[in-house]
Amino acid sequence: NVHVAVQTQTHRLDPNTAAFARDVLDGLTRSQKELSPKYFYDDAGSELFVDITRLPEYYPTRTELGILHDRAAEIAELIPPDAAVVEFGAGATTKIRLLLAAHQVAAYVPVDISGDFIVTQAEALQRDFPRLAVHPLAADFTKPFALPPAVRDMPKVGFFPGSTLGNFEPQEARRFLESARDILGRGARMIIGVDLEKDERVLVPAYDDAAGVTARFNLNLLIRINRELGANFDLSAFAHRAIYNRDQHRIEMHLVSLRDQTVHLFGERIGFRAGETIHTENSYKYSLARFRTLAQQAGWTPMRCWTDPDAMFSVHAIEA
Ligand code: AVJ
Repeated sequence: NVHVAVQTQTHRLDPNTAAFARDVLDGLTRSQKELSPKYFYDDAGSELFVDITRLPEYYPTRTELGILHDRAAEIAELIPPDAAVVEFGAGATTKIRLLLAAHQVAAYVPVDISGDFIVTQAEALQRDFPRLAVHPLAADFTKPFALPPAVRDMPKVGFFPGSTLGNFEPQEARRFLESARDILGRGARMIIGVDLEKDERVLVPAYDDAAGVTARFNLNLLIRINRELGANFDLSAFAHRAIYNRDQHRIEMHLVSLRDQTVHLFGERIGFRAGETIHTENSYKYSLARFRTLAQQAGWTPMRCWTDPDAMFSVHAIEA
């Protein structure tokens, strides 16, 4: 029994590793094996993701930066000068800098699960924008959280770039937008970056690049499980696969077992048939219309949207 195995063997682990262990055992004992993409981002995975954003095939990051740069003045018009900008899942603050350079705001609240990282980033931003009140917040932005009291009476603008929304199932995406509306309050606005649906001859290479960086990013999940949970995945017996699921409007990433094999994890034997896969990520793509409908279902009103000239990526402004 998997649950007994986890309880007896994970009680010595720190809480984060124990939660990782439970999720991995739960995911690998399903009929379609699966692992959550949130576990891609250990140190090695975070570095590989930065490498992905520089690949010729991976258009989303540079295309979104282009839109934010070219349209900064128009986007800034929708952000009141006395506003507090709340960024959901703020990482390296690269994107918010493009907006702050074009437009003075009163306060910036970067929200991220990684408290140490966000504090370091906030300090650097504070040095570059001395008149901006920076209030970093360590929180899981997919769950309800309270804003710092200092920004409570300011108009709020949410910022959610990077097509991070694409990792959510449509139901989760809708619940996230509802919760963002509760957190930001009435009259708030939100700027969201969303990757657009397009030909799979462009989509698939973006997730299966010629240099094999995305393959290393995907396989790094097994390296992490071996290291942190003491499993014995044979890296040479799994291969990266990216497919476009047109019906569900999503890129799927999988790890394919290249032969029949058994992997050991916490005394459990996890069997794989040749060709069986672990589903490791969904990256949902939206048409402009389907995103607007999703936002409306979550109680928001679409205001404006911008795309690049080739209509690869979109940035939406919505109002609560
Ligand atoms: C960070 C979720 C936006 O879906 O494009 C990139 C992650 N996975 N290549 C995406 C990712 C493989 C990325 N997001």
